[in-house]
Amino acid sequence: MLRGVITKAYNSFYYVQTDNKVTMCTLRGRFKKERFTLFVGDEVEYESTGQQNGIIEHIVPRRSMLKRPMVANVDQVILTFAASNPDINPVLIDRFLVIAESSSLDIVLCINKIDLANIDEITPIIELYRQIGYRVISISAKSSTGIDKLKNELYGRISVFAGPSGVGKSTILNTLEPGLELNTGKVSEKIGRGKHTTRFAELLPISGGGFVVDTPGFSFTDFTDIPPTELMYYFREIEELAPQCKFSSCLHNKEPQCAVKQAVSDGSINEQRYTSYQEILQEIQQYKKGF
Ligand SMILES: Nc1nc2c(ncn2[C@@H]2O[C@H](COP(=O)(O)OP(=O)(O)OP(=O)(O)O)[C@@H](O)[C@H]2O)c(=O)[nH]1
Ligand SMILES: [Mg+2]
Ligand SMILES: [Zn+2]
Repeated sequence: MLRGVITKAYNSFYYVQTDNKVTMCTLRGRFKKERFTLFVGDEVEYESTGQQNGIIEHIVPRRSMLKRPMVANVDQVILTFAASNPDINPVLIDRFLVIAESSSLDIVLCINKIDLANIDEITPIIELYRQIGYRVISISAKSSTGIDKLKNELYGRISVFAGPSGVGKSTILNTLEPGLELNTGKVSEKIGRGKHTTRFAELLPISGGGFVVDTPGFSFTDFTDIPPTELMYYFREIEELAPQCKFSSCLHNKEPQCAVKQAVSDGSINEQRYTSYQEILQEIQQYKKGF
């Protein structure tokens, strides 16, 4: 039996990559009987049935499952934003961070297009997220600045690139791995040309080992499946202080003797971050009331 990773699923064929080749596999019947779905990223064992074909016999237990896009065994999310064009927006960064934190994957913040950056504007933002504990890498896909630093984060892992449209996710991957030739450009142009951004997730191998996944950008973030009491765990600095609040049920909103609000007023928690927290909390609470 051989072992590999599903890099692509297409028309009930699974492309399984081993160290040195890709095999087109079908599934052993019992998977279908059990209605078990395999995803890109799944590690499988297969029996070879020819030069380039095989049958998947066994799936290795998953380490993680990302829902959007559906990819198994993702190790980390590279949350990508642009320093400019589209303008950097800390509120949007916080919203994406909540989504990423709630998937319990490692997170790297990647700020692209620093060739366009106003350094005075961008530096405090980078410092803010570093202080909270995030790894932040600033790069320019256009001038290849920082690309090696980013590459170092990717070796031997499965990394998903996510973030708003137009920030340069596909361009970054093309710079990292010129053979990929991913479609880039403005979204409107992509539609105009009749080309679509990838609809199905695919693991793209990178030289030196590891895989990346390109995703189409989105800006609409939906928090409705996060309970209000859990939101604080997705803001690292709030989570850290929460045990010091007077009430164990404190939502750090209107409650008295709240350590988080105290920290905001003495400046040790960033006010903008706290505003993001309150806004998202309100969205979740309003959604709950809707029932
Ligand atoms: N100046 C500058 N422009 C860049 C850089 N990286 C990407 N771009 C440009 O930004 C535009 C959008 O790039 P894409 O790679 O298509 O962006 P994307 O994030 O993949 O967008 P979606 O696929 O729609 O989510 C393109 O016109 C790129 O040439 C950069 O580092 N500097
Ligand atoms: Mg893209
Ligand atoms: Zn509190």
